[in-house]
Amino acid sequence: QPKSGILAGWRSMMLWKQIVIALVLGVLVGVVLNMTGNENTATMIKYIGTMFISAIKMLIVPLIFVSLVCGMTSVTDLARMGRIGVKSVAFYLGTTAFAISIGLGLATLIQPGAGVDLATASAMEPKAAPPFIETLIAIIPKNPIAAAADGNVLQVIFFAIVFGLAINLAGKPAEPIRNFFEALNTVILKLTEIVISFAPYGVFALMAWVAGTYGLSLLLPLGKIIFALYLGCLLHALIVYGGLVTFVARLNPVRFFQGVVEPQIVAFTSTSSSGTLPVTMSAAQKNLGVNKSVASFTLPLGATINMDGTAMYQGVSALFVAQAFGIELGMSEYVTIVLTTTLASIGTAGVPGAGLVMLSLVLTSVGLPLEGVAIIAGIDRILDMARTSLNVTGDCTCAVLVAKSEDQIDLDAYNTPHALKSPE
Ligand code: DAS
Repeated sequence: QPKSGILAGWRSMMLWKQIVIALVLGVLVGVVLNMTGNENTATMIKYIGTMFISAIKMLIVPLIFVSLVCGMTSVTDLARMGRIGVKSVAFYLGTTAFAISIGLGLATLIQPGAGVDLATASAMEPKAAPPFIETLIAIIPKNPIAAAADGNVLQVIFFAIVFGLAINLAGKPAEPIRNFFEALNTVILKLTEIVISFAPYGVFALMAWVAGTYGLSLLLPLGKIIFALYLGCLLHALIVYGGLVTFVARLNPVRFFQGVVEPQIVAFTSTSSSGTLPVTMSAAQKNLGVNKSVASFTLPLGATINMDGTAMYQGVSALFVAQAFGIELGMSEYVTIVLTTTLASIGTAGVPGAGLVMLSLVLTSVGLPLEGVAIIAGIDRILDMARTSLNVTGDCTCAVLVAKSEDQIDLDAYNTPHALKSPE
């Protein structure tokens, strides 16, 4: 065990600092690889990132199922469970409406689509998006094992909630099951911690691949829509989430934004809310002091249906396409965009690029040409990074607000800088 030098310094560094350094290094290496024509090296490096993403995805189903069952069995007060559910859904719908408004406002101001060269548009057969009502009915799994095997997060959530409720209602005879899940939960959280300790290496590899593949050339012509979305995400996070944490939860916003750095960066590089879920749950409990019963309910649900970043992206993209094709939109089209975008963001899965698939639903709803999807597709990964990062930030905001309102937050953990240290 080296006592001094760079390696000792690196190992003793807090995880979030390791991740930020890895992010910056990844971009630098990627840009150099792109400029020296070594894109294939960047692709090789991506394999490290892919293994890391697979490792956190491996945890999703067991972590959601076990922590939700534990969450349900630890809340014997069903009235509180009901309140947590209502507050969460109210938060999701309220903040999504803000996100779309910010997106539409910025896209109207910045006009990202004005004067875009349409030659880059190649007809792309958009995949039909599943109608929202079907998604809702499909939440009840015909076969819970199949739901787990297919990684159908909404179905796993549903089964975990009813299974946990049944343990509560079964009373004493179910005691061994309750204890078993408590023990299993600590094991899953330890496993999560081990996987997360590899985050810096995964983040480095993913950023090197993205920067190596895209380089600076492609980003410039479509720079305005990238700028519009990144600015919108930043404003939404600072004003809406920062404002809610400060004035509603009456907590220190600086500690909040410090506490969400790990999930934000893993979401930014992996572009998968569900994939980031283990990191989000660990950070919410360790950095923000959110009680397990609140975290295990609001975070898996939020990762699946609370996507303010996606909603904003779809609003901005719809206006981008209208401007690029010189199509004037009236007030009724704007209202339609807000409604379909809200439903589309709820129906969007927490996986890379899911928002692009749902974008075709939004464009179709207002009669905009689907060729616009092809233009956006070229830079969708860059847009996905920002919107997914905002999605998980919104999930953490909801968890903190609900936990604080239910007096289920450990204020000491919240106020100490960065409880989540890299494992010794
Ligand atoms: N990448 C999705 C997510 O994981 C969001 C999106 O594609 O819009 O949240």
